[in-house]
Amino acid sequence: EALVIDQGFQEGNRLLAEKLVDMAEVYKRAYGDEWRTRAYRQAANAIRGLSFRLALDNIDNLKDIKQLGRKGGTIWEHIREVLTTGRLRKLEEMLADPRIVALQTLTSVWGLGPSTAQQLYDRGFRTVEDLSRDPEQLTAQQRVGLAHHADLQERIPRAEVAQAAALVCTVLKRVSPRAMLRTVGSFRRGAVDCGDIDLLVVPPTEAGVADANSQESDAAENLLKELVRELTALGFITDHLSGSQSKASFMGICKLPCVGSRHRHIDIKVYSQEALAFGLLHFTGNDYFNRSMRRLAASKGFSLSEHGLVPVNRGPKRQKVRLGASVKCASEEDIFKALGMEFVDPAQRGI
Ligand code: DCP
Ligand code: MG
Ligand code: MN
Repeated sequence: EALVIDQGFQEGNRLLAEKLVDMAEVYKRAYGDEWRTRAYRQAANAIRGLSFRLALDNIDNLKDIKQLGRKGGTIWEHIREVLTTGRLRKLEEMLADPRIVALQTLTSVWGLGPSTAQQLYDRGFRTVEDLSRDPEQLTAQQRVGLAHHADLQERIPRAEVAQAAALVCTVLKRVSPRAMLRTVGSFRRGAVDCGDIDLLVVPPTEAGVADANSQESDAAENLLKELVRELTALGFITDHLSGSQSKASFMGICKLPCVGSRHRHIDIKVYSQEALAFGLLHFTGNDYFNRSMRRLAASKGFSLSEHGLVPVNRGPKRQKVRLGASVKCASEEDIFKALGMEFVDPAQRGI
């Protein structure tokens, strides 16, 4: 009996959170509205984290209702509507709108964002087939996304992420025996399936080099280049995507060498030994957890990034003024400690 009640509360909150996530998706993919996307996601995450069933008679007693939006605001009212009627008319209306359906379809192509989708929509594009018939409209990157569209829609089972990581690790050890590899992203947070394969690589440190910093970044770039070259020669990496901003980061498509395997999105980033803890923290995510941790760092006079934890002041135009070198942190635990935080296990850093 107790178990039934327990499942009931989980189920009720889950269904409510799902509707809010659907709202976030529409705002992200059809409108490119980051602000509303974040607000709905945050509300969904807050509801998922509750230890009781959210209901009309307890919604006002929540300690931290800020995350559910302003009391009386749109999100707040949407939550009340679902709790009252089990439905969310705004979501139903949006999902019944052919324009929104088309925009969501077009943005399901990897690399094709909401503003491009709107332009394509205005020129008559509605479906993935429309795009396939007219691929000159797309960038090289979007064409790769289109070519593997069906595969890239699928989540990647956890076991397959581990398999891909093992393959990359084997090749990495061949390229640089003392280099290290970690599987990060949603995998490290314990997800049962992942959106992509996120790998972090650390080159071995060379002892006693004079200009350690520039040598290290060269080493990182070269290691990544060689690793990607090998993985491409093997046929594991099938496409390179040019979207990555830094030379220490690779984005592409890969495919395991077994019958029936699918094309998957893969991200590989190289961090120096010194930046490892910061890279690990950043690349493990999730992005909302990262954002909240950065906010906390900022409130304590630090700027936290994937490269370090730097003490900063705010200048007259609120710009960051660096006050010194990064705090040295050998582990994630050290970063939490430096910020006066309790360590948060990767599994607790958001789903
Ligand atoms: N990241 C971030 N801000 C971004 C993008 C990424 O902080 N704008 C960080 C946090 C993410 C991590 O990088 O958790 C990996 O990015 P992914 O896009 O691969 O996201 P996840 O691995 O968390 O989820 P998914 O399973 O969808 O890939
Ligand atoms: Mg990922
Ligand atoms: Mn990724």
